[in-house]
Amino acid sequence: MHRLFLLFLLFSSVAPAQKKELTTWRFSSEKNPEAMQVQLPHTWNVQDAFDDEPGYWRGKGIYEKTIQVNDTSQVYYLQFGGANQDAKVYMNNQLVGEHKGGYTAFQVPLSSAVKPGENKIKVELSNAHNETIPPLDADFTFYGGLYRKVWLVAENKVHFRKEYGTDKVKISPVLDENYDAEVKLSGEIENPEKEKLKLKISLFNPEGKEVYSEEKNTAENFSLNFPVEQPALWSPAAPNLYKLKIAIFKDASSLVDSYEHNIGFRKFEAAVEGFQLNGKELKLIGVNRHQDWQGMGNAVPVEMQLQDMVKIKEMGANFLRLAHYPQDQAIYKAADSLGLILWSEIPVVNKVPVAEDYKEYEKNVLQMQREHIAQNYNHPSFIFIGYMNEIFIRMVFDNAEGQEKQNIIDHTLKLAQKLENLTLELAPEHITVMAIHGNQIYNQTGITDLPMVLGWNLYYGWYDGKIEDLGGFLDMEHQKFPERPVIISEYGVGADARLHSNTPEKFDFSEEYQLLYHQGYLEQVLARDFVIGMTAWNFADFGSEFRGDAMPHINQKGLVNYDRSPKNIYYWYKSMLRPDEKFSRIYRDLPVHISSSAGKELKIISNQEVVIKLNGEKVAEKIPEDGVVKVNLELTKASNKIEILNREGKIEDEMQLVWQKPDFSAGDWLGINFGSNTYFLDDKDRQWLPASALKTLQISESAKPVKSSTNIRNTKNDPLFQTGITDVQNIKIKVPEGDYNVRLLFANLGKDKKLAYELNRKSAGTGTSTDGFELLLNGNKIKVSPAPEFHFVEKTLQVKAEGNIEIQAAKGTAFYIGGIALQKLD
Ligand code: GCB
Repeated sequence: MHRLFLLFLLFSSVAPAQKKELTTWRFSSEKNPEAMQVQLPHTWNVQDAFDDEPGYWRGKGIYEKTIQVNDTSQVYYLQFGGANQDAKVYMNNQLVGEHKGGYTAFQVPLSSAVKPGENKIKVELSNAHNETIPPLDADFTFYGGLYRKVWLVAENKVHFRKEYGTDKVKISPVLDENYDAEVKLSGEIENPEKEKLKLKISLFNPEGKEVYSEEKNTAENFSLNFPVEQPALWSPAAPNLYKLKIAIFKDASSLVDSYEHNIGFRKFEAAVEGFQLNGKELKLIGVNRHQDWQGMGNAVPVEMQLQDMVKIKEMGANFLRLAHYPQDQAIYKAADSLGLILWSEIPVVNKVPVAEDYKEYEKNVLQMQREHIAQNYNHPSFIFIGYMNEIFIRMVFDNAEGQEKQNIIDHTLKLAQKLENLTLELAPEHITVMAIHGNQIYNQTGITDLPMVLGWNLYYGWYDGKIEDLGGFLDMEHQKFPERPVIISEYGVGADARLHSNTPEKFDFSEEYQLLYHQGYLEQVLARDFVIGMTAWNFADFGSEFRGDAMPHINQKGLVNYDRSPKNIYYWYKSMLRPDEKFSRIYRDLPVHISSSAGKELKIISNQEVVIKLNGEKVAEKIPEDGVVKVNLELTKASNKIEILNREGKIEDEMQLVWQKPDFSAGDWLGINFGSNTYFLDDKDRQWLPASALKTLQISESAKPVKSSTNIRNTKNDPLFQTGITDVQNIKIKVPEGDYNVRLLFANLGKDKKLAYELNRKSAGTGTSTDGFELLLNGNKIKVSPAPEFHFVEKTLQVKAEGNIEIQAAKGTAFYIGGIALQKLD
């Protein structure tokens, strides 16, 4: 028989280790002791992290299950893909394992407790705040639960040793200057009776052809190096993967355990001149990724998570930061095969504890980094290894001073140094990295000298300054530290697909401001070689329970929405990063052009010349600038057909655009959202205009805009209420004569808290009066009684208008208002 075929037979024989996924469990919790059946992946915070009540339940959940074990001559483990965050595992009431940390995998040996027949498994899992387990504080929701897969693994007595949640096999593919490779392989085997074993090692090239094979006798530990001449290299453009297989045989031919992993040959270096991959410069451009998803919390089936990876790649990214924690193994595998260079990190975020908790915290953190590296080292995509994010932000925000401040700095530096050393010891060929926020404390304390590459999280044009301040800041830093390669590890702005503006500005949550911001950042980074990469914050909107962006409990800086439908900016990145794939797409803003003017600026996201047709007539032919074509259309009908064609005449995109004059001639409904420059689409798909868009509206000069970033209870239309005008004496809207239904919206915006990230925001919510007030609506008295904080009140009244709808302060006391909706009745 052909040797290859023989080997194939050997390797294709039934894997000796058997893995059974455990999906169905009984679940109860301290909060809800009645047991119910759940399926993994599971979290208990899927609802309460998004409801109107501030806070979400953090406590102990209990998962139970009975498993059948027949062959006790085997060795059993429970393998957890991840459990948030403090787990105690029992078998038949005996504690068999514990694990701290919600984002790394772990394995629990069951041999001491397993018996033939039925065995009870219980996992006690807590996501309660614990000062010794990171993250202590961060801008994302710490959903509790068994949110990744769990397996029962049965092994022969002889098997690859399990350590730090994975099989103990380390593969280092090293390239020399001629691009010939050496694969350095080492591992350990559990062999209690010291039996004679044979290892078979084989390497298959990307076409599946075996290019190396070796047999080796061993007892427990093994290590070997072997050459591979001129291997096909791994890169984002060509993610060539080789497959390494290791099989352990007993008695010459009986297979007892096997291991296989994709490996990639790549050479990388980060220097101030740029990032080099396989000897060529590569600007790293990509996104950050959180793992949660709308309606699921962090319990997202792996198949859905992989859709993210495909979208990220399709957008043209070559780089991905897994912020702020290690993610599912499937994510690393996908990065290997799609060709995405990873920055992967452990969740040491915002602060390090001092005093009595520090010691235990340090122990847990170092263990977590060991697990993180052991579990991912063999992935070719695993290149940047991080260990801290904005670690001084809490200290700065809390204005720590004197001895207290020094204490925090000392503990943080000590931990950072240990993490840097540990990372380099475990992964000496890799690149260490740390992300910091825009504050000089990092340079002053010297913590910035530790990692090989420094990541700046910079929000100029959002939390700080202006978009164009980025370049100046980077240049200043570069002057001070000319040898330092930097990455913009985070940059982004909140954007809500329901909000659009013709005059976009900071903190309006419009998609238009998001476009301006990302255009500004990409341009400034591309102009600077010492900035070796950038990752947008964030690929997708994500859950952050304490936040009140335009959608409550969600950080809306995503390039795609929380349900992964793309925002316009996603396509813009694609147009900039994928010159290889020509496309044009109408920028989606508002389905109805509500204006007395026929003029509408249409935007097209495109990486090719486009022809624009309006109602069948060609109106323009244009080349995109900075990924966008802008054209001023003069609409001719109530419903207008827009078509975008490429030069060859192929229709790339089309859309119907309705034009409606705000004069009650065509539509009978008009909504005005005060205190904002944005148009807002509400949950009934009705479009509210900014006051500035309505020529027939007058507001008394005393009026001042107010804004809140706290969510408003009992509504999905937070942006309507989160902005308004106060100190108003009078509002007048010219309307045709007739009867109108008038809806007036008010909210008590209270005083909202500043977030730690909003360090330089002058004030958060300015607050509105909590007192009630009286108004006159076309002469009718309306009493607005006070609403509880962050609640809204609405008043609806039918009035007759002889030319105006007029709201006046009764008795001269100025009032506050969030919105007005008018409906003509006849
Ligand atoms: C940051 C943090 C990140 C936040 C982000 C934001 O700097 O590293 O965790 O989510 O800012 O959106 O404020």
